[in-house]
Amino acid sequence: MALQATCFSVVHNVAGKTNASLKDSTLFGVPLLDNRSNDITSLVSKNKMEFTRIKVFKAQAVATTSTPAVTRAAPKGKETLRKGCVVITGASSGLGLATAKALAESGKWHVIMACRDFLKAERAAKSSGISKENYTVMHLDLASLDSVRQFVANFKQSGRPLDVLVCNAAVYQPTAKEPTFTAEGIELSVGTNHLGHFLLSRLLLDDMKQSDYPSKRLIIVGSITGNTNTLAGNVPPKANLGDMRGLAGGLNGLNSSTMIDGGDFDGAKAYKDSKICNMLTMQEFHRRYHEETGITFASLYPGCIATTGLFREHIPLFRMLFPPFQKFITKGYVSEEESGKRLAQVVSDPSLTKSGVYWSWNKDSASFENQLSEEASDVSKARKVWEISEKLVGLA
Ligand code: NDP
Ligand code: PMR
Repeated sequence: MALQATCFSVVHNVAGKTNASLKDSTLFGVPLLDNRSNDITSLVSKNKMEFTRIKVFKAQAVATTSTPAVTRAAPKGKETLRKGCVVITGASSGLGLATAKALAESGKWHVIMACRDFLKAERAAKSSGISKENYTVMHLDLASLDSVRQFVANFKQSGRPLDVLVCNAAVYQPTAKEPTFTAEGIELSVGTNHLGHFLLSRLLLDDMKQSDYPSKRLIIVGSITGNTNTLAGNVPPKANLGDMRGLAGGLNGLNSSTMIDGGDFDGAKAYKDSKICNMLTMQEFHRRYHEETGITFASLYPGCIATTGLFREHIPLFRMLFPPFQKFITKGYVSEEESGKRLAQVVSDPSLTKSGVYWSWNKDSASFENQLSEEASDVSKARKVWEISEKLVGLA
């Protein structure tokens, strides 16, 4: 009954009639006691319209059937390709861990698990059965630019080649009433999810250039909720970078807002904004470096992995209802294992070498090139995010 009530209020909100932001008194982005819409028939038909739009939209994209993750066949008489070396941030749980497992099990990859909690990462690797010779845990706290620099120095010292970098880690603070900050005093979600990864990728680009691996890739995990051309992306609060006055102000909340667009702090919006930055950064990398380096730059939406630690700060009722809501109502749910296989494809599948692409998967788990929203594919915004970000992380 509670779930049913949720579904109806869902549609009500998606139709754009309320402006609720996600706080304690809301569930799935809508007020728990919202009873303004009681015409069930009209709600259901609106719901159908929304889903039809999604189907039409998906049908426009090109589907590619996934192929097994194999590296290029070695020419006769030559040695087989060496193991690839992939760095995955936030590999201690959820998508990152599942990807590490999928790649390690393929026997073709050595996974560097770049994690803020060393012990947690070691335990996670062990309990998911990743064999010792296939992974190394290295400390990385993306909420500290010093830690990012230290990680890069440690990695370089390790002497390992860098073939693929996966920027996966993220924090989501939907119920936070006040902002929290990184070591450098930057709002935590944008600081961790975007700026930490921005610095990491920039500092590791040279290592990737030097790798002799045949298919080098830089992958940044995006999301549907940062894309306002989808139903999910229209659930309030919506992602919006505005004129980026808050980002330009350093996001420290002292002389400027802690939000990229200069507005009042909203943890859910900060996460979605950070995901737009992730997707814009991937495209800007592509424009600046693909031709020169041959590196494939890609982003993806792995599906709704409703059971991961990402929702750890959400209210218990949300955490209870979100997985069945995604499984049975939106049908956007994907298991951690399946999402790991998807990201592993973006890392190593020979058919996913196209650069500048935002990958998604259809209901048969076939990958396709998806379209980003207008804002998430805005060339001038991408350049602006890049230029402001390089100042904030001390590269310009
Ligand atoms: P999890 O919370 O399970 O994983 C997030 C990982 O990020 C954890 O390993 C966490 O470490 C790590 N992390 C957080 N902060 C830092 C930091 N400061 N330094 C280093 N690592 C950090 O969530 P998911 O697996 O769901 O999320 C993975 C990615 O997938 C994210 O980019 C998310 O935006 C994206 N995504 C997720 C979706 C979903 O439905 N779950 C949908 C679309 C995209 P620790 O274990 O120590 O907490
Ligand atoms: Mg969403 C096709 C519909 C769809 C999909 C694929 C998602 C994915 N969501 C969909 C629909 C809806 N969601 C609708 C109709 C609602 C209103 C009831 C809704 C609500 C909702 C909330 C409150 N959804 C959420 C939240 C979150 O807190 C999650 C979030 O935004 O995190 C940033 C979330 C998500 N929905 C998704 C996905 C993938 C998420 C996790 C977000 C992410 O990592 O980007």
